[in-house]
Amino acid sequence: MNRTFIIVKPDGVRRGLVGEVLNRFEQRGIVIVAAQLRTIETNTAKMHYAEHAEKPFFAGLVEFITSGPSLLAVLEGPQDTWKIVRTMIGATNPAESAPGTIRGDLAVEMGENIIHGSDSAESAQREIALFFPNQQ
Ligand code: DAT
Ligand code: MG
Repeated sequence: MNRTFIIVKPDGVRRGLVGEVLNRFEQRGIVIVAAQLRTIETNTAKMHYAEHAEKPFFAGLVEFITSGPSLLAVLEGPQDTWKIVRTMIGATNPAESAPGTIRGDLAVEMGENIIHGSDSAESAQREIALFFPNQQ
């Protein structure tokens, strides 16, 4: 089996979309193997988004992701789970996120886009280790 990591971000929790988002994965046949509602700490957010540290939107991104409770989850499927989940999430740019995807159906902002999903098998491993150290 093959695992990936998602965050239903604070906007998704505030809007009451945790069930909607998790339901899509469960209906697809992807299994939730760990989940926790937690307000992400600033240092953890900075480590999680380290690849964006030099970007102009970094400070706002860290502020947003720590602004309230998020739903963190480890998801499992037979193979390429990170890729299936990313396809279901949709593009980062709201002008390119297709209808039928989570962002394409539920979000219209570049920053407040409901959900994070690991972007490779390596990212999934790193992010699961960061947020769920006993779920690798
Ligand atoms: P993704 O979340 O699709 O993996 P990313 O890793 O490129 O996208 O960026 C992380 C988050 O940062 C993204 O979900 C929203 C925010 N973001 C990305 N590019 C941005 C930009 N140009 N302006 C503002 N926020 C941005
Ligand atoms: Mg990313």
